[in-house]
Amino acid sequence: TASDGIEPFPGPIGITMLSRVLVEATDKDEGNNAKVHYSIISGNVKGQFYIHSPTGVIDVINPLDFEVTRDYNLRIKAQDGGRPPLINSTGMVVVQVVDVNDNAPMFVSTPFQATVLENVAIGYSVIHIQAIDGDSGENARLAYRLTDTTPGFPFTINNSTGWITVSEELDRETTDHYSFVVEARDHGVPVMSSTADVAITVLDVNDNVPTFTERTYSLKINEDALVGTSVLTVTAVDRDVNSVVAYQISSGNTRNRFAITSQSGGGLITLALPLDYKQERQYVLTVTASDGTRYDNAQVFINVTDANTHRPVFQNSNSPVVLIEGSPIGSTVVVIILVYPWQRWCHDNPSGGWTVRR
Ligand SMILES: [Ca+2]
Ligand SMILES: [Ca+2]
Ligand SMILES: [Ca+2]
Ligand SMILES: [Ca+2]
Repeated sequence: TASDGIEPFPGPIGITMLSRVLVEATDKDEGNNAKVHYSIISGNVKGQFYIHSPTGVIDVINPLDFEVTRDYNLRIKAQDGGRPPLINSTGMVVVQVVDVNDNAPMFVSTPFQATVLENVAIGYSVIHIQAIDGDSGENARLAYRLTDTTPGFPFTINNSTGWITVSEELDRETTDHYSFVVEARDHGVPVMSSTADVAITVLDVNDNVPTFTERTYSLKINEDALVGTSVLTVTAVDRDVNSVVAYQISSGNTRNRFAITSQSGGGLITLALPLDYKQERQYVLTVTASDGTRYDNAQVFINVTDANTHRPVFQNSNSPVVLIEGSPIGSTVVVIILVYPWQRWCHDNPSGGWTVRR
């Protein structure tokens, strides 16, 4: 009997990874005429499938990968054993590969590095963390979190967008660098995750006042000190890294006797003009340390001490000195007595000699 046809194949068949499918055509004939042989005539990309000719069982012989090919349209030929054989080439197996969670999230542009000014507002967006996931759907939907952060940690991450924002006030003078780890995990089963390093450097803002180490300084200086003499070094500390502190004498510098210069972070006060005890016995200088925006004052009390401006006189400078010829070497020739103006040369010594008294 002649073969009178092969029934159409059933509709598309979906299979998942590493399973098998059976295609079957029916033949109403008998004997060899009904012996159907199957083959794949197209769509078997990269020889992914094998069809067992007598049975129509299709096996997956190479691992499928949803990320490479999501579906296959296998055209199946069924041929009976009749002479001439009857052929049906309308069989179509559509293989839809179902995604499994076989890709971990992958961070882009690691390591993540950012800088932020220490005075930004809470909520400020610092850096966008992004990971990609090769899977689909929930297997690729990512959630971000920061791992191992301590309470009070000043950064937080939006778990869906990956934006890291400032969540607590920053202070460069307390902490100027943060290194931490961000994790991305997908929503697949089982969950897959990855981590990446994040480094954030906090940049300085001039937010600290230079502060004198002492509120007041006091010292004495002799009125005959030489011009240029170092009088005192005052120091103001500014915790900002970029602040250059400049010093000046802002008041009390009568007759501009003093000068101040910045020297290795401090303000060196020197004597600019000769002092005169009779004119000023005390100076109260106000010194100012400024970083250009913020400043601090301190007071410097300088007491001038009287120099001995009157010379002593030789009491007996006019006395003749009589030297006896032949006096031995080492003989006293004359005793010179210096008497200051406020001293008296008295002849009230009980032994009859002279004494010097105030
Ligand atoms: Ca995944
Ligand atoms: Ca996958
Ligand atoms: Ca400052
Ligand atoms: Ca600062």
